[in-house]
Amino acid sequence: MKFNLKKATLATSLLLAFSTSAFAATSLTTGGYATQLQKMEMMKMLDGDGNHMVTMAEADSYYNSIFDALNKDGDDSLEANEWAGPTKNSKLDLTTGGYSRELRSMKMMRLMDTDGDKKVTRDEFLNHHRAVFAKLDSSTDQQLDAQEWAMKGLLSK
Ligand SMILES: [Ca+2]
Ligand SMILES: [Ca+2]
Ligand SMILES: [Ca+2]
Repeated sequence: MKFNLKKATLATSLLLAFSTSAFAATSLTTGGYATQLQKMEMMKMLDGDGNHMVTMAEADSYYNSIFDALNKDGDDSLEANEWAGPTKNSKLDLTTGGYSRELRSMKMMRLMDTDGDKKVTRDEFLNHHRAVFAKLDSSTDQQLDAQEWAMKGLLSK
């Protein structure tokens, strides 16, 4: 009983999260973000075991590391100063320069800040990347091959 209730609440909040972002913007990402993410160089960075497929688990683990790298004060969310970094050019070691720049735009921060409190929690961060993953996963087998990875027009229409 308790379990079902929890599940129902989760489903509702997920639904709300998705409809809210669909309302606020028609896309999950900016055009620049999609372009940088969908480069093969970035796919390789997410492909932890190097088998030319990116699983949801690999993506989660990658984005957990990015979150930790950005979260300088070690609390449970990213604030605007952490998001943007000390300078425009400070690049994250885990990403390409182009991706780092696009990810750290305030527009991307707003797209991930589902509840609009000007902070991005780990859940908001991971859920956004899971939604991006799901959009690219045309075959819905929970992993992305190179063709799915590079498919244009799915993220920022
Ligand atoms: Ca892999
Ligand atoms: Ca923080
Ligand atoms: Ca938030």
